[in-house]
Amino acid sequence: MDSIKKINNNERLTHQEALALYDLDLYTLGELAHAIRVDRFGKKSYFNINRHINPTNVCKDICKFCAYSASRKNPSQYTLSHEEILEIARTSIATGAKELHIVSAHNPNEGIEWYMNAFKLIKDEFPHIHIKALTAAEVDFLAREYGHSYDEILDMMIAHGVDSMPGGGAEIFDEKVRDFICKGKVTSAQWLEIHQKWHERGRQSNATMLFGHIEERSHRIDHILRLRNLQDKSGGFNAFIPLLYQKENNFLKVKNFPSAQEILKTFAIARILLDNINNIKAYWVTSSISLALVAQEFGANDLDGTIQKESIQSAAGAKSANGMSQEEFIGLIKNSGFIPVERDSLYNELRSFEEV
Ligand code: V47
Repeated sequence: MDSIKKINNNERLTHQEALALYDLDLYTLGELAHAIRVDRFGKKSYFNINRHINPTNVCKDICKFCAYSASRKNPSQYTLSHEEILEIARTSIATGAKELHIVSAHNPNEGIEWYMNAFKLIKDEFPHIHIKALTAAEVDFLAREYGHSYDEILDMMIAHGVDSMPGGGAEIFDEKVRDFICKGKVTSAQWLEIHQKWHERGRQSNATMLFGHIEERSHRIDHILRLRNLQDKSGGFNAFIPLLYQKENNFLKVKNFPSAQEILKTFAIARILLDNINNIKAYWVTSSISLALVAQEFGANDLDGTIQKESIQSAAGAKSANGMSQEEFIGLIKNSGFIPVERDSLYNELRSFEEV
């Protein structure tokens, strides 16, 4: 196959060639992706010690796949006070968290200061903690709701202590599918524009893709290639994170779920196509830890973190509500034949657990 020759020569594939990779058998595809992974990272697998904080589930938007936001299916609304958010930050940092991943719903009742000041209060008390906060969907919501430009919101984030942006809100870029699953929130072009502007400020971010719902393979390829194009220009994406759709307690009716083979092929294809995004993250929360460990042999070199508490995907059925202990994480990576390496939020290596 010509595409295999192109991959071995580090040449880029077209959309059609990339789509045809799904027709390869799993092992051939896995070998191609694994070779690239090993070339860059050997047998190292990254993880970080982090804490997810979700300050509110009150949301102006309605995404059909979401089970987290307060709705008919989830009537219990909550909004944390700054003191409650600070208390979570204090406890998490005291137990070792080096990153706070703070993502909210689009709550029109609290004001932009409630969002921004939470970051500042945390940063004032803990200047060294890494704050990864506000998805591009939240940035777009805050800009529209409070009459600001994207530039103004991004500058406010920096002024209030946000270090990097998470990859959420990307969902799937194909406009037709996007309209069906999350009409009304940030468009694909806007999502990409916001990340480009963030990168132009010298900042880094991640990119996700929600897959395994109503999208087709070609939509995944399109999504990945749009990210590759932006990364060529802006260079600020640290990691690509395929998020496997979780099906419970939401409004999206999905009949066919991807097989484990299809999921692993998607990881492998992402690794092959994204020659300019270093890290492919198998987010164990959505793929399950077992498949995330296997994904290490299909291009993934990062398993995200210990999390401590997870509310978004666990609301939709994922078994992640209480995160995972560091010891368990390290043990699982080791037993799967890889070397656990703790990284910081920007992928600097902190500690290798090869000998421990
Ligand atoms: O954008 C919502 C997804 C995302 C469901 O940047 C669902 O390091 C599956 O982006 N099934 C938020 N997924 C989480 C996110 C993330 C997670 C971990 C690490 C990083 C990072 C980012 O959660 C949303 C949406 O795509 N999501 N509902 C669901 N039913």
